[in-house]
Amino acid sequence: AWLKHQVSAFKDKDGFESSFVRHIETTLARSMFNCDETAAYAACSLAFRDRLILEWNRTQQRQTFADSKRVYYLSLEFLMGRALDNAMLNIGQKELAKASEAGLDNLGFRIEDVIQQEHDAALGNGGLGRLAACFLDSLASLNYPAWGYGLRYRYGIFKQEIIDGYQVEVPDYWLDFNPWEFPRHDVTVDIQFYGYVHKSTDENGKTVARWEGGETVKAVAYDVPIPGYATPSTNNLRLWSSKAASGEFDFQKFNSGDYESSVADQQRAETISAVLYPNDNLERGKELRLKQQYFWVAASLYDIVRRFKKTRRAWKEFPDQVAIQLNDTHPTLAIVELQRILVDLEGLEWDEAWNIVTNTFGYTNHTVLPEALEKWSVPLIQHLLPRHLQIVYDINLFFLQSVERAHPGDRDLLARVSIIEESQPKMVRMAYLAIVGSHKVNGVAELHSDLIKTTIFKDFVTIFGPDKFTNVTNGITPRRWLHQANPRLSDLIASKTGTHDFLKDLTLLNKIELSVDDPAFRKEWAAIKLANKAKLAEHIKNTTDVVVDPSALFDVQVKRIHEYKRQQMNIFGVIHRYLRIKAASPEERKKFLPRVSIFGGKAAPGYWMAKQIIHLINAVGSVVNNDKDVGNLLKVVFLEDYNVSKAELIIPASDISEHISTAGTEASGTSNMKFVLNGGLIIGTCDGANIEITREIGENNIFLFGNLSEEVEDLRHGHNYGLHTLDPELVQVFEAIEKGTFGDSKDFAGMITAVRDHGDYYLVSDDFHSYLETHDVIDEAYRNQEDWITKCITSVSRMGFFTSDRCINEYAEGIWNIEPLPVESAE
Ligand code: 26V
Repeated sequence: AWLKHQVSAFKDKDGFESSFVRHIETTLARSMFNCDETAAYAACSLAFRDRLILEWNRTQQRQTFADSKRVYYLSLEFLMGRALDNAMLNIGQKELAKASEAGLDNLGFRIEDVIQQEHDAALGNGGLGRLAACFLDSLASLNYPAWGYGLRYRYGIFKQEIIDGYQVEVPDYWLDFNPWEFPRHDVTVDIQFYGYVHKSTDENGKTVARWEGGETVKAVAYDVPIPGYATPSTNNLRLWSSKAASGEFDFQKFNSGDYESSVADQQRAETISAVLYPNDNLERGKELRLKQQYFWVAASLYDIVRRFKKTRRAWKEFPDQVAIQLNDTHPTLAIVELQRILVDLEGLEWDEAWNIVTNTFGYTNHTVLPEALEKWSVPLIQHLLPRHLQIVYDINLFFLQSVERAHPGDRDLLARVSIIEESQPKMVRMAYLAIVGSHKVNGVAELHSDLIKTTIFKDFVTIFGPDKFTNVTNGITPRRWLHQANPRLSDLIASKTGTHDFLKDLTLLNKIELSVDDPAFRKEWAAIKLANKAKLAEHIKNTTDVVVDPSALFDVQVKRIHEYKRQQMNIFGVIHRYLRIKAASPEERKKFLPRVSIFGGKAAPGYWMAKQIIHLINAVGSVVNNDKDVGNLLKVVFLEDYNVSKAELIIPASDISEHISTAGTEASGTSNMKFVLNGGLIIGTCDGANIEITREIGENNIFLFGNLSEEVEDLRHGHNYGLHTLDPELVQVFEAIEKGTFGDSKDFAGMITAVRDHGDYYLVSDDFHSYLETHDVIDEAYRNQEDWITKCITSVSRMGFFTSDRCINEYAEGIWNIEPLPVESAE
């Protein structure tokens, strides 16, 4: 029904086709006779883009007119993936575009091939960036007035190639042709760096600070429309690009013969938004990274404040109009910047300003790993942002004074919670600044939210009370992660629930539990999984030359490579299986269940251990896949360049996926939710959202193993006191590696030493036995296909909780205090 009212709909099939042809012939200046798939992608995107723009403008007008509170989601990463398929589905006209009477079919194109032409927008590392993308989809779909703010990196996360078993990084230049962004050359902000602070006294005797001098860089806005599903609401994602403030280059310098330095200025400016930092979970304190953060934060706040000022409201109403969510500590400088704007530029009193600031911001923590917690050195901030450093010191002073009043004489407490760490050099602890400057702090799964309250932020619970700290368990958008990635499964579910309404209210999935015994339903369910596996097998053949049998058990671990995620434990387990197959007689071998172990994921370019893990996986693959004794009983593949669009192919094809982080280290995980939603089961530790998935789907439907988070500390302690006896099965694995079974063992020495000699920080040995046992349980479970399918259907039916729509509603109600803007109101 909503479709009829929106201007974005093509009126009929001819409407799409004529728009398509017009774009081929005029926008692209080509003819239909030499229209290849690239051109078809471009024309199709432009046709849909035209429709999107109309609703986008109307949504923005509606939001401005309504003048209600907006939320701004500040994230350095938005891992969007492809846009065309998503736009067609959210608008609800993919079928029409495909149609054989007058659509792509009729024009001689397969829509899947056209969709594949699009380059992923990969402006993120992993879970944190993809979460931001899912949140944008939900915000638009639920009609919340919301904007995303990020950086328009010229290079997203690098493209990964595997050459001779090693990761090689290739730049990801993705902006060649990008119809989904709109440069706003009229929306710019001058951003200042360096310089000095000039303090003076005004006529009332008040000290005023002026930040002067330094370097100026221009921020240019690029807007990306975010269509909601089954609603005309189309929100905005604004990405900032850096440019020399003087324009292209400084003509004055150029004319006076200083050509080189005029170009250098331009290049220095453009470097700021040039490239996404490819580490996740490792903070290195680089100046350019801090420049990125301030550049983006300052431009976004300027924009937000400018919009607020147009309403001519009093400053104290700012938090009634504006909620800003900090996606991790990366935008924490926004707290300082808003305080600076209010005090230095707008002349508010400190306390009044600080009240506005703290009521505006919310902070989401995404990790407890100490090496990922951001700290910036005081000398660096002093140099780059001298006024901000003074404000940080003042924030800290007033905060510590209030702590001293409430806990008199507790010097240790003051030292522990100080925003400034008294190290050499002194450091600013960004998470502490974010907590002090926000009204709510949340973790991303129940266990994680409990952990931050009892470990890294314990003292702040004492100081601020428990209510400031809350949990919002992560979620995923079912539009992309069910309907788009797995259209046949989505349609099968719709055939049982009556409609596709479960895509808007995922709890409606529970209706399929009534059909769990329906033979036709089960048969189709199994057929869909097999077809998805066959499609992945085809991709594996094309990209790795390894032939895998779609009827084998597909065991998948795809995510960033990190020791805490324990891909090393997985590959050690695979080696153990290989050794067992080798040791078995031909008769015994028949009893093994055929398996395909599938890995994928990028290592941060400087993360040596992660690269070693990738190398071992590939080395094991080349031995195992060519061993005649093994045949189809075991295949090991590493899929290169795992990204969002590959996830859409891989996830629906999984039987079992691995979420096996050391307990207490994976804040939530979100791919675990995607796999289960697509009818795969999971093997996992009691960590992150695995725990809540278990609660929802039932413990019979998940394979849990390993030590619990409360045991981790003691185990580590034990290791350090030499109480570490290696698991005997792991010893066998190490022996095989050291014998050279997978090539030069020196190449893998680091992985072995970490476990055997360096304290096994991630408890690989402690969990190894229960990990292997659980895989045996999985083999047995998979043999009973009837029970297996029952588990899968039951699990899917109970996944309603994990939609990002539920998260967004929780944030809206508990943190942002915003309401959806009904679409009818402006019609
Ligand atoms: C940290 C850093 C440090 C500096 C260099 C660049 C960089 C980029 C990202 C990060 C953040 C790491 C935290 C993170 O990605 N956490 C993940 O967040 C997911 C969404 O909440 C969650 O599902 C994952 O469990 C968690 O690891």
